[in-house]
This record gives sequence, structure tokens and C-alpha cells, in this order.
Amino acid sequence: MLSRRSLLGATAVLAGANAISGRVQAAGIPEAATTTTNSMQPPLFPSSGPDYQPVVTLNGWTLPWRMNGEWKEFHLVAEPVIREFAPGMNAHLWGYNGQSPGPTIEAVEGDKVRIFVTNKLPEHTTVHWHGMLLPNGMDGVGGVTQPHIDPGKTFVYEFELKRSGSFMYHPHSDEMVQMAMGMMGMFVVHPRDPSFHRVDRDFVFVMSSYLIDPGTYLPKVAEMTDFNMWTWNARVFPGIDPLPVRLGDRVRVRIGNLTMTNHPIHLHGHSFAVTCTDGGWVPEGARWPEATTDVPVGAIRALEVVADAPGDWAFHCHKSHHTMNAMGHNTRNFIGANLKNMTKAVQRVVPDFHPMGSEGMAMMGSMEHPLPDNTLPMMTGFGQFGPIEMGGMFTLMKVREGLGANDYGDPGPYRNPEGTVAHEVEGPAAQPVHRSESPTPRDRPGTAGASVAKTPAKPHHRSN
Ligand SMILES: [Cu+2]
Repeated sequence: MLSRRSLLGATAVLAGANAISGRVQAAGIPEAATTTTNSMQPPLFPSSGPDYQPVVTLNGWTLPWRMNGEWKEFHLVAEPVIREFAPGMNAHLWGYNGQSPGPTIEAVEGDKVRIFVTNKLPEHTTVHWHGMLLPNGMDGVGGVTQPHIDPGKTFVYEFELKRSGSFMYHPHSDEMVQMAMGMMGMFVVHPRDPSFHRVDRDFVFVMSSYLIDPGTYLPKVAEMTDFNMWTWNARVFPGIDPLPVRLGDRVRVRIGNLTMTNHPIHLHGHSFAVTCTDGGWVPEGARWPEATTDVPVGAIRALEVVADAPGDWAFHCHKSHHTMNAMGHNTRNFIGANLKNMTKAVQRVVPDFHPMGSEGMAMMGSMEHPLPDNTLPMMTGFGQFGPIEMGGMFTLMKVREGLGANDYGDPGPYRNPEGTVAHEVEGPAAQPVHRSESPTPRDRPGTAGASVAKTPAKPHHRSN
């Protein structure tokens, strides 16, 4: 994690870059900042203009800009990139300025922005500014509002930011391919009045999904439904940064959805409200408490929460297949089946055959199976109490007392106060678990008499 001190002002970064690129300077186009890092970069505090609490992009960064007269100038470069989803898997994607998703663009209500877009892709592209109120000719719809940007060309978009809020950018040019290849980013416009909707921490990310067969690197761009990588900012658990939060902070999380399905986003241990969408701020009287909010396709939901409970709180999509990594979808359900005879038969041919799933699949979270190159286990990760058995759209909001105001470093696992962790109790000897035996109707899981490890007594022995 970088400290605030290591940040040069945005203007300084660009001035330095310009000094070494006479050609770009001559053309009047600002040098395009680029990065290949995939860890959360510190917020870019404004070095001029109105004050605001800058956003932090999960596993991402904010695009530096330069002032040119009254214009705030940015430079996006559309190009092929390599993105690590989590250690052990790289995807060959298309993105902006060295990464996918592209950097977050951040500006202030009333700013005049000039955004240069250089196309280094093998085919034409455009950039659409999702949710933005702007002149029709700046809307970025190829063929409708502008000619497509051919490979090697640079176009410029100029508009005034009429309202604050949460927006996205993505191509409107060979959309199916270009979005499936990872071309997207977030665009945050801060209110001109710094006290309006002020929060202490402001996180942002965009959700995207991919089908990348184990052992391969390129997404299958024509896939319509059957994705195997569900990402937040093109990262999957355990590769997604935690959200470190100081106890008592008012926290906003802005979530864009450019996958092809909805995601019910769930935060443990707190109650939150949706305060902003890609259509604008939600009036206070129109908000209601939530523990899960659905983020529809092609939409943004910004939730706000007062982090008043210390701990490591799970923060994830509630579709359970979206908190899994690559998996074989034709996995059979063997729960309750007698695999003993089948195993014997198979082991005559495949001596190290080991049947899975007759007691659930939790064991997969802690087993080290040989994997093909460049893929990730279906469920993985270890916490202080054991295997986490997650993947995909899962991370933790880590609420801690005494974090520095702009400290976004991972504070490590939560140290629960003594006596506040669920634990095993002493009791009557548990019924042995029936393994690989013919289930009788009574022992079939899901029926009243099912034997479950560690239950103090069978349900029908309960006195109450
Ligand atoms: Cu989901």
C-alpha cells in the first residue's frame, strides 16, 4: 500500500511525463499515465480546485489529469492488457492505460473535461460516458453520434459535468466483443459543495464476467450466460482487496454492473442504504434500510453505511455461484449416495480414484488438487479459523478502531474479544456420521432423523 506522501500531485506526474515526450506535447495531447499494478492505489487528492474526498478503486487506480486553462484534461489509451484475476491466473484482455478495467476518472461538478482517447486496439472503438448528461455528439455511440475511432487514431471528447454522481465509461463499438474483453471503467463526479453527501471513505469498482476455459487466457466473447469468472474490477477472491474502514466512518461503496446478469450485493453485520444510482442521488426520504441490494445489469448502485461494528464482515454477491471460481458445471450431486461399491469398481481401473461430494463439497476448499495451467480453484482461501471456501465476488469489509484517516492497508484478521466467537460445546456423545453406507430413509440428509456431526442429541430427543 502506498502512503499519501508517495503521491505526486496529478499535475506533477503529467508535467514530468510531458517533459520526455516532445511529440505528444507538440500535438497538445497529455501523456497517458499507465500502470500494470493490480493492487489498490491510494486516493488521488485534489491539488487544485474544490476540495473533495477522493475515491479508492478496488485493485485499481485513478487517472491523473492536467489543467489546461479552464479544461481538466485526461488521456485514455484503449489497448490490449494482461490482468491477473488472482495469483495463478492471468487473462489477456483489452482495457485502458495498461489495465482492465481502466482507471477511474474523477472530477468535480461544473468541471469542463477534455478526454483524449487513443485507440491502440486492432479494431475501431468509441467511448460512451454512461449516465452523463452531455451534448449528443459527445455520447460515444459509434455510427450514431460520431464516426468510430480507427486503430492508431486519437479522438477528443469535451463536455461540462452538469451534475455530481456515479458514472461509467465503456465502448459503444463492437460492444459484445469489447465489453467481453474487459473495456470499462468508472467515472466519479464529486459535488461542488464539499459538504454535500460527504463520506469518510468512498470505494468504487465495476463488476464484469468472463468465460475463460481452464488452461487458456482469452475470454470467449460470444458467451451469453455460462461465465466462470465473476469479478470485481477484474479480480476474484482471494485476489480482491479488502475494504479497510475506521470504526465509525461513513463509507460509500459505488458498484457498477457491466456483466450480463444482476448481482445481489450483501454486507454482513450492518444496515445500509442506496444513496446514489447512475441516474443521480436518491433523496433521503426515498431511501430504505438494506442488508442486500440488487445491482441490475448496466446500472450503478452506491450504498452508504456507518461502519459501527468492528470485525471482518463478509461483503459479497449473494448468488452462490458468483462466489466460486472456474468450475465444471456438469458436476453431479452425490450427496447422500452410497459411493462405496462404485469407488471399488473404479479403483480397479484408476487406483487413486477418490469420490467427491457424497457429504457435500466443503472438502474442496481445503484440498490441493492439481489444476490445469492458468486457472483458479473453484473455492479457496484460508482465514484465521480455517478454509474460507469462496471465490469470485467475495471480499471483507474490515472495520477497525483507530485506523489512520487515509490508511487503506490491510489490518490483518480481526482479533475477536474473548468469549465472542461461536465455539464447540461439551455435550452428550454425538451420533457417528454415516459414511458410505446405504442410507435408510431416516438417515437420508434432509429428513428429520438425519445424523449430523456435533449435534448434542437427535432432534426427537429434545425435551422442548
Ligand atoms: Cu453475482
